[in-house]
Amino acid sequence: MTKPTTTNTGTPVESDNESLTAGTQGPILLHDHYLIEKLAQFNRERVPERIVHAKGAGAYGELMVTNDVSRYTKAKLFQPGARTESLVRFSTVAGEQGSPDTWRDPRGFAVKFYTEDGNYDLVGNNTPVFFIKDPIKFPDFIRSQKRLPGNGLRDHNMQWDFWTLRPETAHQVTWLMGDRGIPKTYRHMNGYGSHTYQWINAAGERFWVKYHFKTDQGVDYLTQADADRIAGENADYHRKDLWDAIERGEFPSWTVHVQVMPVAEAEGYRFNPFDLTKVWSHKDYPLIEVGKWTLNRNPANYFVDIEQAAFEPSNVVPGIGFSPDKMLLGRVFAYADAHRYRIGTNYAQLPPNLPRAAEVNSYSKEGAMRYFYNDASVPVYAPNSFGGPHADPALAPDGGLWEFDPTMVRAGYVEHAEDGDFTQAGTLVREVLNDDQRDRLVSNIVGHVLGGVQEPVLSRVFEYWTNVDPDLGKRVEEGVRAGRDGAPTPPPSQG
Ligand code: HDE
Repeated sequence: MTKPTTTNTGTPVESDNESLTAGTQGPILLHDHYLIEKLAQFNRERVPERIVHAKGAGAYGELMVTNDVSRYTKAKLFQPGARTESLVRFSTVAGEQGSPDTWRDPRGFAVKFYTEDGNYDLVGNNTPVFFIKDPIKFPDFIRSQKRLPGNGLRDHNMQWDFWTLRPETAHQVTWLMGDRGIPKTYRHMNGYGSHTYQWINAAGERFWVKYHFKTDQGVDYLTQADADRIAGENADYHRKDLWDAIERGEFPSWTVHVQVMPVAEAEGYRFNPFDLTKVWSHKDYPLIEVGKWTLNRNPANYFVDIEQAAFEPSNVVPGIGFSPDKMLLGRVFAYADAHRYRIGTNYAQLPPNLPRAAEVNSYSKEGAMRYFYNDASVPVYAPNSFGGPHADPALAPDGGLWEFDPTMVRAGYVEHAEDGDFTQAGTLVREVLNDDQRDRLVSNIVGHVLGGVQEPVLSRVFEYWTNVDPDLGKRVEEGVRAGRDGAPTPPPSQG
C-alpha cells in the first residue's frame, strides 16, 4: 500500500497530474496552492554551489587509532584505541558542479571527525603543498583558473600567466601536471592536511605536525588520454566508483601518519616549516603511524549529507591548534563565512554538521531556519547568575600559541637556508619521479601549453620549467615548438 501524496505540511492532495482550473478550458485558479507549492519549491531546490570544489563525492567512515601518539597530543580522537565517526568529501577544485570528475586538478580531501569534544575538521587536498602562500592571493589565483569574464571560457593562457608571474606556484604545478593531477579514483589517492598544524599534549608541550593519509589501495592515476575519454563517457566517474565500492562492501581505507617537528627546531629548519608551498623531508621528519581511516557507509541523501556538508579549518578540538601558516589562518576565517552565505546562518544544525558525541552549549540563538534551541531556563547571555554555560580559561593554550615579533608588516615569509620557489619542485622532478613519470609530466605540460598559451606568456613558461629543471625546461620547449609546427611531439628522451 503506497503512502498518500501530501503537501509539504502533510495535507493529502487529490492530483499530481491536473492543475485546478475553472472548467476544462478555463484559467488556472490562484488558490491551487499545491500547484504553486510544487513550482515554487522547484525554483528553490538549489543552494549556491561551492565557489571552489563545487564537484565532489562523499561518504561516512571511521578513524581507529592503532598507535600511541599521546606524548604529542591530548586530542581525544588520537588517543590509543580511540574510534571516531567521520565524514569525507572528495572534490575537484576549479570545475563547476556538473564538470567531469576526471579533469586535471588537485583533489579536495575534506575530513570531519565527530569527536567527544566537538567536530574536528581537517580540510586538505591530495597534494601536500599548494600554489600560493598568502591568502590575499587566493581570489586572484582561483579567477585565473576559472573563466574569462568576456566569453565565459576557461583559458590556459590565463592559467599560465598567473602561474609564471607567481613562481611560488612551481612545486604545486609540478604535482598538478604529473600523475597526481588525475587520480585513477578517489580511492587511489593520498590525502594531506598540507598545512603545518599544532599538537599540544597533556603536559602543555607543543609540537608542529603535518598529516598524511596514505591510501591502502595504492596511488594510481589516469593518463590524460584516458581521462579525456572518460570525461566524455561519464562526468561522475569518480563519484560512481566510490559509491559502488562501498555498496559492494569494498571499504576503502587509508593509513594515517603524522610528521612531528619539535617547536624548537622550526626556526633553524632548512625550509620555512610554515610555508605551504614546501614539504618537510621525510628523512628529516619520518612518518609516524597514527591509525586506520576507513570509509564504510554511503550517504543517505546526497544533497543533505554532502552538498550541505560544511567543513571548516576553524573546527579544532583541545590538543590541536593552528600555526603561523598564513594560508591556514586565512582559511580559519573564510570557510565559516562561506557556509553562512551558502547554506545559512544555522548551517551547524544541518544533519552532516551536527556534532555526534558532543553536546552544543553555545550562546547562539535564533536566525533563519533555527531548529535546535537552548532550554528556556538557560540564559542566552554571559556572564549570568542562572547556571548558563561558562568558558574554560584552562583551554586558552589550545587555540595554538606561538612566539613572534609583533611589529606590523606586509611582507613575505623569512626565507630559510634552502627555501626558493623552484628548489623542491626540482627535487621532485629529479629525485622522486622515475623516467616514465617524468615523460608523462613533459607530455602533460606540452599538451596543456599547446591548448592556447601565447607570447609573452609562452616564453615565461619555458623559463619557469627551466628554473625547475634545465632538462625538463628543454624538453617542454622542444615539445611545444614541435607541436606548434604540427610535427608529432618528440619521443621522450631517456635523459
Ligand atoms: Fe579552500 N575553500 N581555500 N583550500 N577548500 C573552500 O569553502 C579558501 C585551500 C579546500 O568538500 C571554500 O565551503 C581560501 C587550501 C577543500 O566542502 C572556501 C584559501 C586547501 C574545500 C575556501 C583556500 C583547500 C575547500 C569554498 C586560501 C588544501 C572543499 C566553499 C587561504 C589544504 C571542502 C567552501 C568541501 C573549499 C576558501 C585554499 C582545500 C571558499 C580563502 C590551501 C578540500 O571557503
